[in-house]
Amino acid sequence: MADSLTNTPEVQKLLTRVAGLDQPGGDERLKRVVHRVATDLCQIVEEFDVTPTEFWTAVSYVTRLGQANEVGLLVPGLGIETFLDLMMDEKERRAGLQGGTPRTIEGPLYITDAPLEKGEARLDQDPEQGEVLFVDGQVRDPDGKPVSGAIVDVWHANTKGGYSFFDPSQSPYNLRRRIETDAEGRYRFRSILPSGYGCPPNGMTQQLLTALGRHGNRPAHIHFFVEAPGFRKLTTQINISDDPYLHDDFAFATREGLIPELVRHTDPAEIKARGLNEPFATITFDFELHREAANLPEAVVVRDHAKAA
Ligand code: MBD
Ligand code: FE
Repeated sequence: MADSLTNTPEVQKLLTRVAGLDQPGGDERLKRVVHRVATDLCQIVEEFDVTPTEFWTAVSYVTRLGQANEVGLLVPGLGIETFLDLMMDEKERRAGLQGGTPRTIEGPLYITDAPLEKGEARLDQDPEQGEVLFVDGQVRDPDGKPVSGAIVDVWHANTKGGYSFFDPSQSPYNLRRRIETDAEGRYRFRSILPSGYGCPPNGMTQQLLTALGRHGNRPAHIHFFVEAPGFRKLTTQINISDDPYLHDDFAFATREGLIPELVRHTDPAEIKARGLNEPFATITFDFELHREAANLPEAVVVRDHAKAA
């Protein structure tokens, strides 16, 4: 813009001072980032002719978003968490990594220190009528060899799409476990089929999504962290393949390679063999981890997590 206000010497000097670029102290990288953010904000206000009332409406929105603890919900809704994944994918690709189980976003609903069990676990501990689900699989290295002693940290929603801890109607750690793989690198768990998550309908995230003409629903999914010494930590999810939102996720987490077949079992003999008296579902999903190496970007993401009790 030839006659841009942002580009005038007066505003350029203002932005330089805002970012502390005329000062000796502080963090150089942070200064450059803040300078860019402040400059881009001025340009947005100028280009869209944002009025002061509109601007303070946005300030109020951000304030209330934080007060409602929904920043971690809006970030995936705006695709930013997926973009961080794509950045990591790209860096790994440039470093020569290929294959492996795809990563996808962690989301805002993990809590640390779920009960640790060996080989197998039952995740559903609250009395809830859900379709019984058995999940099993193997953790493998890039040569296809089993990784025993890996920790499969799994968490998912209940039949209403709610996560324990965040949903106070559930008991602590319901539908959350850490499972150590056995000598053959295998894990297995019994649980119930989750439902998809929907953003709180009266919340700040949904307010913006609605204004964008968007919904705030996720397809049903199961989250995983998979960790083992010498391997890169994997953050991923699998989808329940028959969900109508499978390819219409408000958080953009669905990826090829993360949609295992959901098998439904109705044969009375199979039902009896599982000790059940109703049909059930099974999913088999194997994880392939990348070996850790010095030339790779840090795989462990440091991020605030709630901790129950
Ligand atoms: C979820 O369950 C979730 O996984 C994400 C990414 C966002 C909101 C709810
Ligand atoms: Fe989730």
